[in-house]
Amino acid sequence: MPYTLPKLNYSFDALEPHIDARTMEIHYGKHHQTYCDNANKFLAGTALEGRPIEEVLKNLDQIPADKRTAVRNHGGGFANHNFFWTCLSPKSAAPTGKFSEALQKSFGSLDTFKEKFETVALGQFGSGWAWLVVKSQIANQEIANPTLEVINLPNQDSPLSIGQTPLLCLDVWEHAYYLKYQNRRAEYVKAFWNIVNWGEVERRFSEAS
Ligand code: MN3
Repeated sequence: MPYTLPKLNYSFDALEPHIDARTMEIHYGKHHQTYCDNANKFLAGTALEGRPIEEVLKNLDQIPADKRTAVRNHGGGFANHNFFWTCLSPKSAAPTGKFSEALQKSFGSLDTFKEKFETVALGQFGSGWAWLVVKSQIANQEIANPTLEVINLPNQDSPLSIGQTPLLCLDVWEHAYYLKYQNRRAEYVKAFWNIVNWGEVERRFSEAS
């Protein structure tokens, strides 16, 4: 079965004023759709055709060399946007429970975490993503005490390809914010905190730990 776009749990205008409806419409309907179509195109005929995209991104070495970069870029773009939409919600409540404790343990407080995440999101030169991940491997070796970390990755690279489990992400490609914010990435990153789906992040965290 070829990949298709996941249904959104909210309408294009539901994240206003933080992300505008027109940006959502183009981002989901054009950018994400193109990654999806190209992921299907470049995976066709490879050993991983028909496998979940997460499995593909964990096993890029199994993709023939002449298609590997295309699968990394377009497969990554497909998966990252699937993930991103679930990180967003018109109804955002503060993190709770064990996840909240883990955030405090790793970063000191929710505010310190946010500062770190903003720095990393603004520090991504050019196109890419900011990620909160559970780091459970170093150089393919499982480590005893998985930690929460904030990282940025360029282009459409996925944390899954470097042995990390994503919990939250923010798209900092210009197409994600330019219509509303133009060059003001910092404003877009700050606005993000109003629409984070912490319930989903907590669910992922308990799954990962
Ligand atoms: Mn995007």
